[in-house]
Amino acid sequence: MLENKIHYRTCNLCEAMCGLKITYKEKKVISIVGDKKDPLSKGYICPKSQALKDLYEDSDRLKTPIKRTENGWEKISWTEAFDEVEYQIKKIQEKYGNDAVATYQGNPNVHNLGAMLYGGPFLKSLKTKQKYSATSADQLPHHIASLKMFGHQMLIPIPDIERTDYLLILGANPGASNGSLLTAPGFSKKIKNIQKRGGEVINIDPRYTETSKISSNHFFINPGKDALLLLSLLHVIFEQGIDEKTHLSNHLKGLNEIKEIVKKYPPQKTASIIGIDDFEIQKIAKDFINSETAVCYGRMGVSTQEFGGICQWLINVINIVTNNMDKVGGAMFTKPAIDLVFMTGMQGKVGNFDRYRSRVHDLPEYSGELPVATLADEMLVKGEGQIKMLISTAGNPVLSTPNGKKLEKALEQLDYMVSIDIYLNETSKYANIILPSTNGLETLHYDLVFHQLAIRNTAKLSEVLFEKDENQKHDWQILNELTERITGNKNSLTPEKMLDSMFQFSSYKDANLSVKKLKDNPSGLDLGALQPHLTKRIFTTDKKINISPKFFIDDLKRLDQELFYVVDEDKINYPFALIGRRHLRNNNSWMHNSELLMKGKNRCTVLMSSKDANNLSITNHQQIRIISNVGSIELPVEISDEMKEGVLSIPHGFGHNREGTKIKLAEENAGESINDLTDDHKIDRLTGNANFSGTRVKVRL
Ligand SMILES: Nc1nc2c(c(=O)[nH]1)N[C@H]1C(S)=C(S)[C@@H](COP(=O)(O)OP(=O)(O)OC[C@H]3O[C@@H](n4cnc5c(=O)[nH]c(N)nc54)[C@H](O)[C@@H]3O)O[C@H]1N2
Ligand SMILES: Nc1nc2c(c(=O)[nH]1)N[C@H]1C(S)=C(S)[C@@H](COP(=O)(O)OP(=O)(O)OC[C@H]3O[C@@H](n4cnc5c(=O)[nH]c(N)nc54)[C@H](O)[C@@H]3O)O[C@H]1N2
Ligand code: SF4
Ligand SMILES: [Mo]
Repeated sequence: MLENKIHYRTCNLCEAMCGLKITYKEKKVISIVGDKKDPLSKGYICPKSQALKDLYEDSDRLKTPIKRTENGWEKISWTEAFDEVEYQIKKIQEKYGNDAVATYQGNPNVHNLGAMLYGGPFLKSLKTKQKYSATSADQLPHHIASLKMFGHQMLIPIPDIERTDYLLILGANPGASNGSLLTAPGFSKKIKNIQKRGGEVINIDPRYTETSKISSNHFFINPGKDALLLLSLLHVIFEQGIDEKTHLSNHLKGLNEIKEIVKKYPPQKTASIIGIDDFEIQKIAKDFINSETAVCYGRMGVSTQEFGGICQWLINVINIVTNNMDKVGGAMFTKPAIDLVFMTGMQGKVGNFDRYRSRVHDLPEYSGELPVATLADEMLVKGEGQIKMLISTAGNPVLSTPNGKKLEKALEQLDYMVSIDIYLNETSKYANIILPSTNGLETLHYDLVFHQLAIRNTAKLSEVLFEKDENQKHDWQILNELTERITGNKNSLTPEKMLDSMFQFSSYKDANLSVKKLKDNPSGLDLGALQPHLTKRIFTTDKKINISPKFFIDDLKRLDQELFYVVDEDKINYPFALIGRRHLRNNNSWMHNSELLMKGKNRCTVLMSSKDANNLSITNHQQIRIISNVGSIELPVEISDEMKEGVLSIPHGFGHNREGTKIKLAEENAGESINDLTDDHKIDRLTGNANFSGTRVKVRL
């Protein structure tokens, strides 16, 4: 009789890094529960963790390379697949130049140790400027704000939600997302705990969300107007006469400038545009400064908007001028065991911005990549530097980037495409060859990214649970082989070896961290609470924190013009503003093939307030057409007073109704893609980030 065995690992599906205790027998998962001994998550898990079993067992998951032929998809050997991909890369780059080959890296790359370590060298080997990723449909403004203010793209402040007295949340819904750029497993409980301690949580969102429900107070905001709100909050903060001497005073520059600038934005002037009463704005600002500790946190909803860059800059400014930056209970910085910020910062690799611009729309480069909103046009618009080939790794841009239908047209006419992916899905179906990788339980994992963004310093290694089949390859093996074929150089180190050598640079000398030590402590090691230490790691050239970068200040002209003076024609023709939404049991576009997660009612609906529904005589569950300037889709309505009047919400990541995919359950729960409505030309021109919040739409019955 074989016995049940126990395996400990970190869930790598979202950013929360929950510790799992998995009971298994041979190659079968018996149960997945929270690991109470995990020093970060202490037993918390969400329902998505259960899908790791489904993912492992999914018969739709690809295990051998496949090639698109006239007779459909055919299985081929790895050697044949690599030979062909190598041949195509070399042929196309020789004929059209290096930039003819583009890359797109999707979100799961950052949840995958192998892809993190071998992805960089692979991209470098291609010597192309046409590199794209999900970053520019997500957190790009955070990086730019950190680069311009603190001098390092990854020096991102983490709200100290376990010790704060006042948490102001804008455009984030940790109640569904479990937190982002803030790894805090059990986030919802921590929100409740702030209130139990006598503190307050204020949530600003055009929808009354899962997070709003557990906050002390929620305010509806008009989508895309957060930058004005933040300017007005700062106006009140300075007007109140705060103590301008803080523990960071000697390290700051630009305080007088920002103080002067925000005088132009009294809440009385901005409130009607923002959609929140001016006395409420004043109260939030006063409560913020009168709290012992306070922190402002803004995520997706404020990054992916027209002024996403300004928003993330001003959020940092609020935390700094109220003396809450780099302080317990405020916004803090991590010191992980493998400290990417420190390691790269000491080498001067702090990130880059705007060294060159995109060919078609003149958009700025960020650390070697271009804004993904322009990917389709870079393929479609003829001329020197036009993209002829795409290599997509762990990405589904057809569903996840603005104007997905246009991207489909662009992919269709490429000379060649490769997907490194586990599914034949909406994007990989356009590939000529799909190179499938292992996933989740088959991989060795150490989180390089999310330890860097966590509310507590911990270290944890997850060993392989189930050995891969002989013919399968890990992401890192695929990337390594491709790199070798292009450059002639092979990296003979495994991810485990590379990781071990990185621990040598750890600042936790006494902990003697190594792969072996982490294997001996499978629930992870606690390295302590976050400590103030920003002043030791400011990477700007003058070693000052710049709170008024000219870069952002210049962009306020655009904000004034757009938000105060432009009569928005779109608003007349398209009376509704559209926003997205996440659900605890979705994960972007790629987990709708899990039976456990797809149970329950249809989640791909359009939420509409009852007042709007009454005005249009729309009944609950009625199918309606939603139309934007780039496309239209049909979905059932869910009437809900969660919605602000004039705002509709559709989840992203659905639209599995495209022909030719092989994701059976997802196809049966197809829904429609919100990104068939979002506009690739609507972006934050300052940072190049996609602008999803507040897409103008109309409805037809
Ligand atoms: N309208 C709107 N659009 C959005 C968003 C929104 O809120 N609203 N959110 C944006 C955000 S925050 C993000 S991060 C992006 C996500 O954008 P993407 O990263 O492009 O999309 P995902 O849905 O995460 O797709 C991940 C792909 O990786 C594959 N995959 C999963 N695991 C592995 C693995 O281990 N190895 C390999 N090789 N492949 C794997 C999956 O099959 C899938 O094809 O979407 C963005 N798009
Ligand atoms: N269950 C689940 N968890 C996930 C994911 C998932 O798909 N499903 N995706 C993961 C990824 S890739 C990411 S990046 C994170 C994202 O994590 P979060 O940022 O917490 O993600 P969202 O749930 O999209 O929250 C954005 C919120 O902004 C609101 N919003 C929209 N427009 C505006 C606006 O103009 N102003 C304001 N103030 N609010 C606005 C939306 O209503 C929504 O509540 O989640 C991660 N976790
Ligand atoms: S919250 Fe995220 S990391 Fe935690 S169990 Fe759920 S999906 Fe996994
Ligand atoms: Mo994301």
